[in-house]
Amino acid sequence: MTATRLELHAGDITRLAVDAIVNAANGRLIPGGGVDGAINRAAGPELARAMAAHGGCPTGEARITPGFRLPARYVIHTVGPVWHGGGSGEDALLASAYRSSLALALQHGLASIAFPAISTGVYGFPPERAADIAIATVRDWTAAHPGLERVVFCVFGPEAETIYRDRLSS
Ligand code: AR6
Repeated sequence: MTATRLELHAGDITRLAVDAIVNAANGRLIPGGGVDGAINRAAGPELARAMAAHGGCPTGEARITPGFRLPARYVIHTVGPVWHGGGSGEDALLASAYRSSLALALQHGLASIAFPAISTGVYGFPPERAADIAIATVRDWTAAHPGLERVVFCVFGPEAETIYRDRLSS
């Protein structure tokens, strides 16, 4: 089996025609702001109902719903940690959010998945540190679990693009 391709895409994740986009959700799975708000606006009101049907999601875990009006077939909702200074298990919880999302994609036989920079907006995780964890976690997990063809890191804004470009080229 060929290795999973890691790609960088700059722009709005709601436009990506991949099998699943990942949502940086909150633990209640009630639509919020940021990428969660954008995904809910683009998917339509059915998405909020499908999210609510899961009855919440613990930090570091993930849940799947259809994509409704999105070009993506599915949305994988994961809950990243709120940054409290780094001493409250934030790194491990962020890595777990990525791994849980990848595992759900593989369980559903999906070939492509796109991630936003989980926890780096409202939740305040330092973006360079989050990118290191995101890339290392995806590299390690996909090497150990073959099956996904493509993982896209979807960055929003020039700072995030620079952070990911530097790390993905090294
Ligand atoms: N496409 C791709 N990335 C985006 C988009 C978009 N359309 N919009 C924002 N981003 P955030 P969090 C980036 O705050 O920190 C919500 O209210 C953004 O620039 O969306 O995990 C939830 O309900 C940033 O880099 O998620 C939770 O309550 C990244 O997405 C809470 O926010 C994540 O920022 C979760 O906070």
